[in-house]
Amino acid sequence: LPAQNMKPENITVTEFKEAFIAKIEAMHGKPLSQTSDREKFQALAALVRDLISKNLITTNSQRAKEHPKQVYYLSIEFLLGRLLETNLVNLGIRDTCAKALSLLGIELGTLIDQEEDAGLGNGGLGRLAACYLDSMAAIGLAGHGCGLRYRYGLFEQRIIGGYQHELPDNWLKDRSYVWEYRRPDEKVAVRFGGAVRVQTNGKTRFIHENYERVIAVPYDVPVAGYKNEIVNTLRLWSAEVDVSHHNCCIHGNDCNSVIGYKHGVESLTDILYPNDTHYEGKVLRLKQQYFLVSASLQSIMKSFRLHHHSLSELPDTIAVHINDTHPALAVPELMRILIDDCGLGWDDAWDLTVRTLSYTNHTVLPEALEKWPVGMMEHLLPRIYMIINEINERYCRQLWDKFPGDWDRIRSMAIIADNQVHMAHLAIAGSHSVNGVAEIHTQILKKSVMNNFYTHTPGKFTNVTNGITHRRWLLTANPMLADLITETIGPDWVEYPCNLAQLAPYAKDTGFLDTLANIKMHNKLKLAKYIKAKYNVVVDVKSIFDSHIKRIHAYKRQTLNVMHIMDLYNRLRENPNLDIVPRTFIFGGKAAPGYYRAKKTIKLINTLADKINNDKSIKDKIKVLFLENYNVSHAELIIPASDASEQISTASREASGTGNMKFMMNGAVTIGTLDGANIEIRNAAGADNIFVFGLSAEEVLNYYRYGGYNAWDIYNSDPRLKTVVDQLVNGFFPVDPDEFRTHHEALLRHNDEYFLLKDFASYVAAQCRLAEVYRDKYIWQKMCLMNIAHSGWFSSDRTFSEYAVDIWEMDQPVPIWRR
Ligand code: DL6
Repeated sequence: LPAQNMKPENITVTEFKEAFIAKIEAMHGKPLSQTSDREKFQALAALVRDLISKNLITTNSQRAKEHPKQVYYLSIEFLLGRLLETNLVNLGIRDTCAKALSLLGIELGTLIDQEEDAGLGNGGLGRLAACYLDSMAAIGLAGHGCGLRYRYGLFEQRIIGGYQHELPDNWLKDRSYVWEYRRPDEKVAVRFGGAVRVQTNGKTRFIHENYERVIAVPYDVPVAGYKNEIVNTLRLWSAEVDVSHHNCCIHGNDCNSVIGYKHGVESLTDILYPNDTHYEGKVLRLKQQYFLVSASLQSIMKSFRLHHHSLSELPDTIAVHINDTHPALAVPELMRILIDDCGLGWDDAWDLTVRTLSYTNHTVLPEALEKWPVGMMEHLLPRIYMIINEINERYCRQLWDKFPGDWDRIRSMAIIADNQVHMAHLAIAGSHSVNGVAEIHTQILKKSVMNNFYTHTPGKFTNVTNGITHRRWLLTANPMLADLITETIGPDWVEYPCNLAQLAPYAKDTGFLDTLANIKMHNKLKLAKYIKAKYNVVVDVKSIFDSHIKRIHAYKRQTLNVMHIMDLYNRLRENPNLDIVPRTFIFGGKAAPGYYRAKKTIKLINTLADKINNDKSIKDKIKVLFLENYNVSHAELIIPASDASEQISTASREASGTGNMKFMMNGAVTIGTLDGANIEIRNAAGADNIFVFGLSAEEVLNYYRYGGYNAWDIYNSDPRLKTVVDQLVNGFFPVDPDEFRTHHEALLRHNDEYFLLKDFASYVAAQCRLAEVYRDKYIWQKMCLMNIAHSGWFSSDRTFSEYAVDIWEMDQPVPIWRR
């Protein structure tokens, strides 16, 4: 690499071109002219990784001297997407690279498209973790991710006959990931099963015997900060067999058990569980959770002990964050390490554990709150279960002292109750900080879902509203808009995204608003071209691009969107000359494979799309599309091209949402309920720049608590709504009449748990307001601009500064944020 000793941003176009050719030849043993696009991508990524690795080494040696506090973000999911363009942007060499490649007749975009999306996550929670990695490096914090290196990421979605089919996501096609370093020297062993013998002569010792050893091998993915030469690490653990156990077979031991062991180990990190808001009580999932936690904490403690003499320094030098309850076994595992491996007594170990750990809750949906059967936990993790039991005993005793005789309260807070281990309770008890992910979500935790815990330890509870990395979601995904912003207010907004507010005065400048509209049109044309090529559907780029992209779930109410489209279609059929603003309704999202109703929703959207897109009578005034296999890369294409952002969850159910922030930052206007971060988006952009409708969270929670809602009353009182509901089952769609029976029953037989009927009229009214405003180009563009201008606060740099200061008490300076 000729550029070896240079800072990446100083590399010239010619040097880059030569380094690329040299890399191609060294890596593939053939000249550039004979390589495929895939091989060119591999060489380019390897070259970029070389540049990052220089900074990685410097960052690590600097930190070894200065010992800044290190944060470890434990998460079962990291939804990274592609990394080539992000890395080029963060190194400050995107343009150099594009120019160098164009000298060779290669388009950078073609190589970027060669990269597989690293889909190691389901949705919001995993993508959030990936945004945080980017921000930690950009801010310069010593912050690292710890996760699992799933052999297969989130399934690939194929739509056949309107139905979702799931294919394995073979993202590691080349067996290895271009960005990773395998680090076998840093492997650790994780133990499962067996039994614990308590030795009481002298000091009590807990001896774990007859367990199964699984080797955890780390693969480190470097995470480059934005033009600051800082590189952090995402450490992904992969399960491998313990060769000593494996070899037993050769020495005449029971071969079947050895083969079983091998299969068991290999499957441990094979697949990502494809559920986002529903936990599955499968033993393999529990194994994954412990594997992540144990491997990560063992390696964190190894490195801590290398640099520090006294365990009492632990909370001042290390922060370990539990991202949702999946890594909540960090509580007993850190206790185990401190007691069994380091020889501390219970009280000292507990004090250090609580001061080191912190926990974020990401959902209030009861079906997502993890509970593991005691028997399963005890069998799989006997020593860990013993510790949880002891934590529970002590915790309940403490509660009894504070609330004597209040059995109901104590039962509701116990870590072990009803023969189950309650993971959220374990995480709360074992952490010094508990946070929700948007103001309203934290309020709901405090006032209802975790009210007893809040009453017990109010000081633990805090809010940190989610954020997104503006470097990926604006600077990289929407380069024309980013350029316009830089030309208008200068380049500092990239470092200080709150500077975007300086765009607000341009709301009066029609020339600026015209440019904004032209950029949106450019992005819409790009999406329209993709849609034509992939689906052979022509969409009208002058129509409102109205996007609803996220996981398919009853509470996210894709069906409410469908019902509005059906109503609009009914009106158009009644009067084909009806003067409406043309619309393109875009859907995308995966349904958990076992989630029957969500899968039927996909079929419903596709059936509706077929009917509408082929009905000539409505003169192409509306089109409906379901884009297959929604992932991070598709989001990067859809979001910059959207006019309207559908954020229509039942109020109180969406903890925060982060798609809402990405749309806002790209100048799409939200149509949404007062739920999650929508409320903060409204407060930031101004109530005039968002279309709000529907029940409030308080109203929803009151209905859940006290009843008083009758879906039939609404159905019988609104003829348009009645028509739509009937059409689900009356032969309106050319499918089996029972095809959408589940949806019909959910609305009427089960009293509309998610309040679609109740919110229908106000949703339709909000859609009409939106369409009317869209007719006036400048009023609409002003709304778009106000959203962009006030989106800086939703940068994950702000979020991470809040975590760093309020939760992890980092000693490095972080930028201060104003709202
Ligand atoms: O905090 C990230 C993201 C929120 O934006 C979404 O509102 C929330 O639904 C999601 N939660 C989950 C819960 N998973 N579990 N368990 O994905 O978190």
